[in-house]
Amino acid sequence: MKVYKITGGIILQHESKSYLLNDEWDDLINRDNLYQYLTEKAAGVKYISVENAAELIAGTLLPPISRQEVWAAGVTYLRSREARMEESADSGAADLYDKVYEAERPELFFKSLPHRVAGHNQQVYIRRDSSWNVPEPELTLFINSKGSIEGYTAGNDMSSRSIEGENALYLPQAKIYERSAALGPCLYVPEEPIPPDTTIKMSIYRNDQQVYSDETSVSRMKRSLPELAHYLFLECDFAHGCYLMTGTCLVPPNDFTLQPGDVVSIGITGIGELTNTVSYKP
Ligand code: DO4
Ligand code: MG
Repeated sequence: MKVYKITGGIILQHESKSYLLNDEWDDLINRDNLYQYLTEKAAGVKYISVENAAELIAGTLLPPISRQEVWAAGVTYLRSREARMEESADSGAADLYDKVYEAERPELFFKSLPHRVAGHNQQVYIRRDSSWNVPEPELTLFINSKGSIEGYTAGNDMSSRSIEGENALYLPQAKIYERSAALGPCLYVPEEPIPPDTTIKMSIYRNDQQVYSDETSVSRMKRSLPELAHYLFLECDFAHGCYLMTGTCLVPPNDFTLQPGDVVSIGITGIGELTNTVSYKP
């Protein structure tokens, strides 16, 4: 089941039918057994035509968020550990990443308030004071206020590698700025937890030419998804639930940096594709 947030409503897609709901986002999604709740909801609503739903989604799609905080996990894949160790070699912080990869406690950091999040087909920004910028494709969990993983979306944890590499204490500046997070296109609510062979792909286009493309699977993650959710909820409450990006599994080669006009497309099995154009903040 897919839940799309659009201007003035919500579109629910279930078993090839689409439903237009006028529920409040936070109230709709912050549920135990969200799949069951939405299935029952759909049964009581008249469906709309596929064409009408497609038109509404194409025209007025918003990021699938209202009052949820966005958090992120780091160094959950070997590829991320390697990249971080390389970029921080000169600062002497390479060991930090090695240690956190092996440690019992995961790295979790605050990523974004809802108003800084870009949705599908909206712009993401790179920092003007950063010389090395990358997208980070991340399976993103929707966790309800009781700490239960109820859904998933595709996330882009836009990052400055030059700022983070200069000093690990600059992490918040490398990670948190306007439009440094993208989520979408929908909240995916499957009946069962997503399988480990779920594929994450990322392609980057410059002047209509593909300049990077790679894919991997969630099974390569060092930690389990419930383990990440558990640590996040240990001493934090989230009244409306929250989003948790689960760490990047793909990193472009070290000589690659994003430029304004680049298009980043992140595809995750079941969820769909999150596409964003890169820009500087106007
Ligand atoms: O350790 C810094 C950030 C790591 C991160 O964002 C990732 O691994 O995805
Ligand atoms: Mg990341």
